[in-house]
Amino acid sequence: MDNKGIEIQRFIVNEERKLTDRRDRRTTGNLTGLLMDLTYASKIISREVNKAGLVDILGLTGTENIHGEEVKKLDEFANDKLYRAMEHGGHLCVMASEENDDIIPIPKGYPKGKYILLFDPLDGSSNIDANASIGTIFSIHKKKTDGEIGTLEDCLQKGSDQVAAGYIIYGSSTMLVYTTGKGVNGFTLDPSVGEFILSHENINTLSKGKCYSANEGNSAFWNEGTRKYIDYLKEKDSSTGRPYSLRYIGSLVADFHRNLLYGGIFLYPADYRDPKKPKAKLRLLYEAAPLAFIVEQAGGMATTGKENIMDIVPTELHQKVPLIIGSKEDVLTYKKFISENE
Ligand code: P6P
Repeated sequence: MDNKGIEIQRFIVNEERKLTDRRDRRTTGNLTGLLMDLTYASKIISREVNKAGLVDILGLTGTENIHGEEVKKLDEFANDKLYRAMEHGGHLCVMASEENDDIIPIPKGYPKGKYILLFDPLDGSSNIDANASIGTIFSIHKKKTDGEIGTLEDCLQKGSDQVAAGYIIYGSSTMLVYTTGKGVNGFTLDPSVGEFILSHENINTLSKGKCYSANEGNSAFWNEGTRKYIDYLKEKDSSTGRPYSLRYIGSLVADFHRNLLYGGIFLYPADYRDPKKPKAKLRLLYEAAPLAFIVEQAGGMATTGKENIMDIVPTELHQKVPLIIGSKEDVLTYKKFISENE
């Protein structure tokens, strides 16, 4: 059945109905309601992001988040909108956000559910004032501890245990892309009716791309294997489609989304200035793991260079990891360069 053009609510309910055997269900109807609440919040954020240049919502709030990054007003707005849209739905037992140091409990008096929502409310925020595409990333797990109150332990689950993951990209149009483990689908917001319409059904990424995304300004801090891999991509060899083109926006969701649709590899390797303590930048729980779930469902791959992102058991809420993600053949070639240059 061609679903193209149906709105997201109907799509989500149809997907729910397809799961005839309850034993198949990694989710119940509650996830449907959770996803609906998420789509509502993303419409509100989209409206503000798209008019941000017109009202005094840009600029800094003068506060810093746990990572020492200045928090722009739109970050706070998105964080607040997501929290308020999700806190009372009765689907969640706890939340965690890039903008909040600790886990976010569901307020007393509100019904608790069995899901956990981890999110980066507005990734790429350093691009807000330049009007480059930015995005919201979310990851959903099922509660695994007893009782109705969600705990830090419920948040620290590995990527392969996610029940759903997705992102909203606020760009030339606003798109919501998500998976519940049964493929990846993309919905474009029709602002004239305020509905997300299915525009990219069953997204599959290319097994091998023609472009790479990396901040080469950091290349002096990369390990040998990474440097050799990037040099390899720049060599001329038409039989392997090289040289690759460099495409880098500096906004994870925008760079990931382009590579998902067109094929390619995104790299944010660790900084080896201190070889004994390599430093990563991107966060595992609400950036790397949800995007890894999506890319694997689309036929791609995500690694730190040594281990599969989806296999990492988190130890901290804001844990950071190197992230190399995209077309499977490209990621496998990168891993080969790393293992050959240990
Ligand atoms: P750099 C944005 O600040 C972000 O967290 C990601 O969205 C993006 O991929 C990365 O940082 C860009 O980092 O060091 O290249 O500016």
